[in-house]
Amino acid sequence: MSVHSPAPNLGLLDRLLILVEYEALDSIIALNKIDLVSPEVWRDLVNTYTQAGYTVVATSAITGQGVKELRGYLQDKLTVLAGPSGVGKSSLLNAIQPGLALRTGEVSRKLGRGRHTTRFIELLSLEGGGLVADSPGFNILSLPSMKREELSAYFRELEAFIGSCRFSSCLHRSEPDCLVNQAVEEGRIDRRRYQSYLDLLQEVIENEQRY
Ligand SMILES: Nc1nc2c(ncn2[C@@H]2O[C@H](COP(=O)(O)OP(=O)(O)OP(=O)(O)O)[C@@H](O)[C@H]2O)c(=O)[nH]1
Ligand SMILES: [Mg+2]
Ligand SMILES: [Zn+2]
Repeated sequence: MSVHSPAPNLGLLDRLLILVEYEALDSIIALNKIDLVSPEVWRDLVNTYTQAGYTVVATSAITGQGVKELRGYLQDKLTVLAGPSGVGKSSLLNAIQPGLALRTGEVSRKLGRGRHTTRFIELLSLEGGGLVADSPGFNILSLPSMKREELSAYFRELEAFIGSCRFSSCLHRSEPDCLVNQAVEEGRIDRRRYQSYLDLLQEVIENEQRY
């Protein structure tokens, strides 16, 4: 995600994290374009996702901030960069390894969106070892099919609560003695992430009825 132009699409990020976890892959959240906003703005996002249990790196393909750290995460791994158009996936890879010379594109000033510059998935070799795939931007992602009880296992900050509420089948909505609700009230779980869980839970329930 970029922290600005385009604005972070946190709904999409939360879906992507679920999908990655569902496929038993590991995730690194790169928050790019930190040169465009004040540190308070991007640090807030870093804290939210770090506290939830994810690895986050704040980067700028322009100033080079965080690029070395990101390069370190890619070493000897097979990685795919995924996210909306215009967030700077190709630019970051160019910053990591200038010899890649990937094509990058302007963000539309009127719509604040990327112009779908990368058109296909390309697997690239990294000099320090490892392979990385650049990929086209996207904004829509459907959830994998699952039962309603399974969703919380794909939110790292909710996973720890499985089986600990009064009802073992607690969906953490408004059930009595729900420890997740308590953690949200006490600020130990981020409210927006919790709301994201509730929204996606609704979607999972609607999809269940199709089968
Ligand atoms: N200010 C700033 N601009 C950036 C940064 N990273 C990328 N950009 C700019 O953002 C625009 C889009 O960058 P791309 O690298 O083409 O984005 P992308 O994610 O590969 O986009 P698609 O290939 O369309 O999916 C370009 O104009 C880049 O110069 C950054 O860290 N800071
Ligand atoms: Mg690209
Ligand atoms: Zn609960």
